[in-house]
Order: sequence, then structure tokens, then C-alpha cells
Amino acid sequence: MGHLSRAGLRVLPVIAAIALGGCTTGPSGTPASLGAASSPAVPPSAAAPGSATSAARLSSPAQLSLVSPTANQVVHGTTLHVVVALTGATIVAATTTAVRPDQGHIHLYVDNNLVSMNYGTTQDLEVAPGTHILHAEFVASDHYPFDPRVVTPDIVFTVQP
Ligand SMILES: [Cu+2]
Repeated sequence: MGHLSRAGLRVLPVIAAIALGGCTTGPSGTPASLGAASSPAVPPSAAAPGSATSAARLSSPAQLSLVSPTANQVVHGTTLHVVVALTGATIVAATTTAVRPDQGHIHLYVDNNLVSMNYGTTQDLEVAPGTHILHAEFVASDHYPFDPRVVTPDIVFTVQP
């Protein structure tokens, strides 16, 4: 009739949900909410000490820019060669909830859909004919954005067969 040890059971699923959720739920939360969405839905009185995992996001010293493609570039074929330049932070391949402001990796968005996670600064993407928008984001090692987000401006490119 006593309480068995429940505490240990609670912790692991929470961590797993955070680690897995970042990139699978990312595309639905596209940067439309960039400016105004930084207040978490946690009332101040509900912030429990020691469990503030997702309430506040770190800011990062990183700066990210797109090197390739350039604005209005015309791409022939089906492959877009993407190159980004990152300063102020390093790319690490680990997925962890112990995030650091100067470590993370690159997410690439085509037409506001997350299409690629990169642990380097170059990536070839398969692209369909037509005109598209590309931007890149430097995210923390838990796959979530920094606050403020470290994003490149949108670049328009056109793919011709
Ligand atoms: Cu990621």
C-alpha cells in the first residue's frame, strides 16, 4: 500500500520526448511566429524549480549566413548545393538536452518546410523544378531554436530541369 518509487519512471519519457520532438514537430512551427512567440505558456507561479527545461531558451553568439545559393540563382538539374557560413559557434553532432549557446547544428528549410538537418556547412538537396525559398537556421543540440533565432534571410532560387 505504500508508494513505490515513481520518481524514476517519470524522468526518462520526458527527456525522450524532448529529444525526439525537436525535428519531427519543427516544420509545423515555421518561422511565421518568429517575432512575437517568445513567451512560453508557463505562468510564473507554475515554474517549478529544477524542471525548467523548456521554459527559457538560450541566446547564441552564432552568426549564420547563406553562401550558396545566391539570391535569385537559377539552378539546373535536381540538386541544389547549399553552403552556409557559421561564426561564433561550432557544429556538433550530438543530440542532448544539455544545450550550449555556442554548439548546435544546421536546419535547412525549403518553402518553409524543414528538409534537412546538417552536421556540417555544406549539403546537397534534391529540389523540384520551380521557384523556391530557402533559409537556414542554427539550432541548439536539442534541435530547438535559440532565442533570438539564428536564421539567415530567405533566398529565392529557381530550378530549371
Ligand atoms: Cu536538428
